[in-house]
Amino acid sequence: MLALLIIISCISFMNALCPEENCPLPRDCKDWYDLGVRKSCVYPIYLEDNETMIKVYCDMETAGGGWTVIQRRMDGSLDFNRYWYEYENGFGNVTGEFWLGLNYIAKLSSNCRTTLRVELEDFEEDRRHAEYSYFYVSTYRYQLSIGGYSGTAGDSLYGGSYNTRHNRMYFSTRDCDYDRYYSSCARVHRSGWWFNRCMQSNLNAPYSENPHVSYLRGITWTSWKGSYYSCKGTEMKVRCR
Ligand SMILES: [Ca+2]
Repeated sequence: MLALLIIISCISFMNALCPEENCPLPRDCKDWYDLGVRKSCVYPIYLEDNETMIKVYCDMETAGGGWTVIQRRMDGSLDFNRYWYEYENGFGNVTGEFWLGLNYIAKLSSNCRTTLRVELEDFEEDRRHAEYSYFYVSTYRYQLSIGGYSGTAGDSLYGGSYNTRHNRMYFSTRDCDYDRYYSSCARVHRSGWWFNRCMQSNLNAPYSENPHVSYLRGITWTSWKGSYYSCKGTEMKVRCR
């Protein structure tokens, strides 16, 4: 109910802001930010020459604002052990736990040179982040290209060993194994991710109410919490540079 009220108030705010028929069509939350929007909530954005409209959650406060949120974990209310078509098209609600969809993430990352910001929270309410000044997801198997780390959580996507780093990895799900492991990382770890053989991070892993989990079985960001800790909350968000 609260989420519905927030969405309604956002839409009326948007109409007040932009009453003309020839309004520019925002491609992402950065465009809304540049139009003067400073309230974090759900806004429509238009992908690919205005043909596709989706509703996204815009974070207008964190680190300069204008972030389009593409993933959130917060309470374990949503199952992330999903099939390829679900990871491709998205699942969940953008005001709660969700995955925006690889199809849309790839389009957002090809709009412009894109920054990815990963935010993590542990069960002691400590918060850290990892930012990557380069983030691109291709349309072929949704291959991840990433670089330019800065932040406080350490890098658990770009660098690392030959078998655990995520740069240049294809996306894999329970039904589509494109990882470098002889078996299926996505089946073993019950989630979709840019698995290698298999990983040093996995923000789509099964949610755990207890932060202390067996080896790499939780919401993992090894450069901050190691391999036996499952984070309480995560957000992934992107912004044009
Ligand atoms: Ca495999």
